[in-house]
Amino acid sequence: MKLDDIKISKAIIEEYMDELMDYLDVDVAIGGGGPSGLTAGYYLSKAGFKVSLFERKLSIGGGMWGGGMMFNKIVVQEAGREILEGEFGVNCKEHEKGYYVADSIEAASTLCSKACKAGLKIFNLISIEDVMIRNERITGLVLNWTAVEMAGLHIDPLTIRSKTVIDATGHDCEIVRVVQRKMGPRLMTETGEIMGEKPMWADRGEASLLENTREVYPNLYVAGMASNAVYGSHRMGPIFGGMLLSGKRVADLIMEKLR
Ligand code: 48H
Ligand code: FE2
Repeated sequence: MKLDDIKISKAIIEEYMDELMDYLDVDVAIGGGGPSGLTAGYYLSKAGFKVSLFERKLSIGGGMWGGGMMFNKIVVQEAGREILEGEFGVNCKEHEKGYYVADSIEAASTLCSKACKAGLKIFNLISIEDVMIRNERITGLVLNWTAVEMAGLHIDPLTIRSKTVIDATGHDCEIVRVVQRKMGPRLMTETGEIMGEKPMWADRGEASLLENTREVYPNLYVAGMASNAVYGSHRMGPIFGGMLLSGKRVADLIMEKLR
């Protein structure tokens, strides 16, 4: 068969546009493709919900690729291993009792692959810049190309509708931050505002993460590092079990709500 360059272009443009159109209205929209967002997307898609994930960067995986200080290994505790190895099949080596080590490349790529195969639709190179709110409830997201953001171009965004949104944008908790900026101190936190991340303390950070994984504004949930940033708990360094558990927890909470 002789290849036609224009048919290749047409295939890409039409297939992309069809999917984008199909995903203008979803059950769950996830902001951020790090470990927590991918895990949430995996479980929700596997359960049959229509879920999209928007990632600012070219690559999916967030802070997982670089392990700790570029030593590309990650650590998980027993509960994290049950997800990483038990559910995703990533090899975990017991380094010493209760401390399991996984290859960060294998972990990030496997999470991404399993989430896609479970039905999660990932859009990379797209940044969430704002939210839609009606009657004090989140109803959707406002999106733009990351390239537009990076170039500082004055180009207006487009929108998608979503029954629920997960802020899995990591340390910066960008979606919750937008809500605070636009709506004032109306978050479901002690102060109504983002409480801010505390210093490194792996044990406390991991322990509080599940409790902090919750609805923070009607229809908006926080997961992963964003949860501890919003609810004022500690960072935990390169232990990733909490991120996976938080992703699973937020998926469970949303399944309960949507069913
Ligand atoms: C689209 C966005 C936007 C936006 C950000 O940082 P992540 O890996 O997040 P988590 O919470 O899944 O995992 C946290 C973990 O990587 C980590 O940093 C840990 C454990 N730190 C401990 C410590 O002590 O430092 O991924 C977030 C993703 C990234 O890929 C961003 O590019 C993306 O979200 N993102 N995508 N629109 N507005 N903001
Ligand atoms: Fe981090």
